[in-house]
Amino acid sequence: MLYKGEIVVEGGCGGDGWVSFRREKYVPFGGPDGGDGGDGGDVVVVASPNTVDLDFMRRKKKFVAGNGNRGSSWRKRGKRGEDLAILVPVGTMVFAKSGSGEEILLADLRTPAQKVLVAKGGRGGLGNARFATAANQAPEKASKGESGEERHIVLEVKLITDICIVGLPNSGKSTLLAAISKAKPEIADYPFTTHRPILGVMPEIRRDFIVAEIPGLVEGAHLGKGLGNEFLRHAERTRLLIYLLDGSSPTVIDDLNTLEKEIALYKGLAHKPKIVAVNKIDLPEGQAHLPEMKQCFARLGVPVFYVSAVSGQAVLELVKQAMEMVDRASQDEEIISQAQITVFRPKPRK
Ligand SMILES: Nc1nc2c(ncn2[C@@H]2O[C@H](COP(=O)(O)OP(=O)(O)OP(=O)(O)O)[C@@H](O)[C@H]2O)c(=O)[nH]1
Ligand SMILES: [Mg+2]
Repeated sequence: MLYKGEIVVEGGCGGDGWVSFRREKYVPFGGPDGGDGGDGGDVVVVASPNTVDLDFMRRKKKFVAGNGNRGSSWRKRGKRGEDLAILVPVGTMVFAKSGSGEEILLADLRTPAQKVLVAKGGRGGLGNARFATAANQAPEKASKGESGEERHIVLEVKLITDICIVGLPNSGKSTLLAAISKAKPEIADYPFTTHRPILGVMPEIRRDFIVAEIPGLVEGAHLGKGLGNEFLRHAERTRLLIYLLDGSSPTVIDDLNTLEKEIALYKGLAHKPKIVAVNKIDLPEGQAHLPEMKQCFARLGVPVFYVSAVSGQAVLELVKQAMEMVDRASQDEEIISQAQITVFRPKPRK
């Protein structure tokens, strides 16, 4: 799965202007009638809910829109070149790469069908009809179509979610995702069953919540161990993290430390609101650790739930708390974004 990459985009060339003269039976000097060339097509990047990654960039690196057709006689304008739409996942950030390698944000495609023009097509040339003047009524001149704009752009996907479930492999992330949302991820008793982020929709009365499972993290994920921590980029734009632990694991307390460490090493995640959910509490091993875990996790200063994604025990309470925290986080975002709007209050003139 590719979530970041660079491509070259190029607008289509404009069609050339045309040189011709009207020749009709009873019109002896018909004058110039060569039409303009059509404009070249544009390249646009469009957010599509049906696209999940940027894998198409592996096969192709250059994207060129259609050329405009040349003009023709009877002042007919050439056909415009076809636009080229590059479909990307919702949550893709589009950067233009400058000559010095600097990446400048052009757009953050956060909603389905949102789009941005990345390379404009060249303008069509002018036909000789445009060059007629009082002094020269029969110009033989037409102009050529311009070439399209060429640009290097960088695309990066960062999913936009309300909740991200993170945890070590096999902790039950997919089982929990399936229990609280409409997603149907693969569930199996071996690590790394899930090797790409999976999205689910949690329906609620006021609005739907988007939940994602991030593939399992292991100690040293930031060094590329296991599947690496590459997928944590998708947690950058979430409102809440659920740390999911396997409560039947004999090393559950160390597991939390491992998870915390890997997450803290990824920029921007250490201060996200979070909930700890200890899973598989239905198993005898889970029950056996319960007093020790309760004592230890009570000191964390974050909400902790002891759940079973399989039996559903305490899952509803977890979901309620998660929704409340997501709502609170989005209210805070609104307050911040309102604070960023500059309000000019001009004083009345005397
Ligand atoms: N008893 C019990 N088993 C569970 C519970 N939750 C998950 N499991 C089992 O644990 C195993 C792993 O579950 P998954 O949901 O695939 O775990 P995951 O965290 O998504 O795993 P990866 O995608 O491989 O990282 C499966 O065999 C599940 O049936 C639970 O609450 N109780
Ligand atoms: Mg999974």
